[in-house]
Amino acid sequence: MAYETIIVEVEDHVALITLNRPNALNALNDQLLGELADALTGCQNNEKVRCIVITGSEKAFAAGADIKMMSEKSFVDVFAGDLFTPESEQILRVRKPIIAAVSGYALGGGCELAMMCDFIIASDTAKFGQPEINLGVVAGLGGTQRLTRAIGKAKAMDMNLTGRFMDAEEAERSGLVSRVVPAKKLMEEAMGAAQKIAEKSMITVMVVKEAVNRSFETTLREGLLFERRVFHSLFASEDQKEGMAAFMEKRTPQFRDR
Ligand code: CO8
Repeated sequence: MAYETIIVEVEDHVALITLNRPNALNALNDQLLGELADALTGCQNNEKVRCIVITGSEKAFAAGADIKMMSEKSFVDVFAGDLFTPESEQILRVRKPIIAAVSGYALGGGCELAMMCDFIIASDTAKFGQPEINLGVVAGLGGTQRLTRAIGKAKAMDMNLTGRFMDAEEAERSGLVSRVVPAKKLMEEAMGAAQKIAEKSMITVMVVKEAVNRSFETTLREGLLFERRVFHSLFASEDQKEGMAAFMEKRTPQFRDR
């Protein structure tokens, strides 16, 4: 599939997906989200890809869902059409890790897309927000749910009720992003992190993603049991034998995803 609103590049086992609607600050429309979901599924099925980075432009990761596209829609249009649901569910089915590299605006659906990724690395210019309230609507892709789990009720209420933007420093302090780096270093940092992940055993990487995500869906007791069981299960893998042997032999492990 030839894409018009995203650019996909694969190098050294890392797929870099760049959102590319510069005239609309990468606002998410049906086409962009559809292409993104398709590309991510392609990455999942491509053995050469071991980690994925999603980024936007220097000015905007994505300034939200496309307001021009939504403005004329009726309740029936969005409800019966299930706006953005199939695409976001397809994105969430990707089992390989996805890093969001955010520079500039990550607002509304843009902030929510970043939160659908496994972690966010931000440039010091990043601005996060859920300004949907200014449009007479609310967040619809996780801004009241994932954001609350990430930064707690007080800040999530503040962001969703006032529509204010949070800068990178506050986002890191609040737990929304894992690292903040100078704008010029953003891609180097994100690709470096992706490269590091790409060197691990893919089996273990996918187990980590599943286990951390499980913590959002279950009780602590059940989550701990899940974690313990997947820990036990990994002893059936060749990569566990290799990883531990390499440690004892003081060498770099050669993982084979088995
Ligand atoms: N949608 C469509 N176009 C946009 C959007 C957007 N979200 N954001 C910016 N643009 C366009 C502008 O209209 C403008 O286009 P044009 O030149 O043709 O007028 C161009 O991008 C540049 O934008 P600005 O001139 O506004 O740039 P500024 O630097 O002055 O301002 C801002 C940048 C502050 C980011 C400003 O553009 C802004 O406030 N944008 C809207 C932010 C927003 O409200 N986002 C939330 C949208 S709603 C949402 O995301 C809901 C998601 C849930 C979906 C749930 C489905 C189930």
